[in-house]
Amino acid sequence: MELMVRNARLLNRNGLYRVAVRDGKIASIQEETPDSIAEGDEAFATGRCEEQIHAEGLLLLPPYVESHIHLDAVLTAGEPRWNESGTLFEGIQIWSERKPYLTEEDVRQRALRALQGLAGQGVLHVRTHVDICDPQLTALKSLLALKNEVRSWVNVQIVAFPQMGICSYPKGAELLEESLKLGADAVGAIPHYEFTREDGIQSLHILFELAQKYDRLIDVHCDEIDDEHSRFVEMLAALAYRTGLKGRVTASHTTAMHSYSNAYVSKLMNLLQLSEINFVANPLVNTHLQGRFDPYPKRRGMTRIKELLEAGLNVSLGTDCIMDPWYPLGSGNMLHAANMALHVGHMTGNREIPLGVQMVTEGGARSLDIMEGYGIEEGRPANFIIVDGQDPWELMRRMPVTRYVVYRGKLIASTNPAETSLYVGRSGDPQSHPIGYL
Ligand code: 17E
Ligand code: FE2
Repeated sequence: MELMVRNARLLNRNGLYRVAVRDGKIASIQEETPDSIAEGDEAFATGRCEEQIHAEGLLLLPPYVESHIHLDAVLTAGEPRWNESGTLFEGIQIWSERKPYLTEEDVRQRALRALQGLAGQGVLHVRTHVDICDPQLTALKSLLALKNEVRSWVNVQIVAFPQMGICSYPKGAELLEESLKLGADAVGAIPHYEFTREDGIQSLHILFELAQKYDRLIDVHCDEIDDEHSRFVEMLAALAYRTGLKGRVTASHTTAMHSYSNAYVSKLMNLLQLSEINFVANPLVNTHLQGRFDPYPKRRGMTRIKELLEAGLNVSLGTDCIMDPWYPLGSGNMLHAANMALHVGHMTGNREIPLGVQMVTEGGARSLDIMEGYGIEEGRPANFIIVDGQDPWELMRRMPVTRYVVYRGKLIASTNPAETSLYVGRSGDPQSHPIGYL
């Protein structure tokens, strides 16, 4: 026995559990009893169990999943200048000014720092987009190597993302295909940014041909604009349905859906259900980028998470950016993204609040198509986190730290929660009262 977690709380179950790990897998999950506690002490004392974690009633979850981030651009905010308008378009312009200065080592160092920060918070599955509109494919080559370098502690999935368009950027389709030959896991597109609507549609046909030829997943930056006429998601869903790729397809952002008429959404929803595609919302970055051309009242520019979930579709979340040309903030905290999603989406009903946690765990695993090896079940890889809270409502309210992070049976990070001393004694004497949280 390599590791035993004791007295852990599990989602949707009463009682406390002991989770035993052997050969990097979850060997057993048993309810703790006075006997099991005595037996656990003995196993540790005699060396049968090498390492133990006392969860002390805290919640054990499968790892957080970052469904959407741009690791090639992280930590470049202000280079060569700051985004003053706060629009997607100024961000793309600044990024194209920064791109000529990319080197493989520059990308590696920034992306590695971001991955370390993510893993420390319990984010162990990361889907990153990487801009392939670069004749040298510098960022892609760097991230493919980094993915391999970090594989013992985090699972990285790479989407070949044509930031400047497939049809509108010189040799866009060729660069995309070259990226798949080099080993990208998924293929992307950006139809709303192509020169014309027809180019946008054409780019989706090219995308599906490549995905089928190389047997890759699809994740499209789709309708990320406050334009109710941007309707590429219907074509994406129709192609996903007709090709049978269905759940291997993801629509990211889809912020225009916020602005569609309800009549159109009700027609669209039927197709989306047939297609079974996944949705990824980026609540922090899209509340910041969208609505920038609006006078008051300003639109929120978030896709319709609540209605998509109610229709039985899968929705997961991304943080999108960590200090880059698009967003000066960002810390890779998945609970921040989930908390924002609940607010902007009016999902604060008692039964809706736990969906925040669902979207950054299991929902993410579904988008990344990694459900087979994901979850707290005997026989699955021993990937889990122990968070400083007891249930999803508490996680959404307090956004607590992740105390322990375990990947393939190994403890890879631990964090102590902040401790407050309060000096307001009844007598007015300086006293220290370590307090718990609210
Ligand atoms: N590129 C894009 O097209 N959209 C975004 N939200 C980011 C980069 C961050
Ligand atoms: Fe994005």
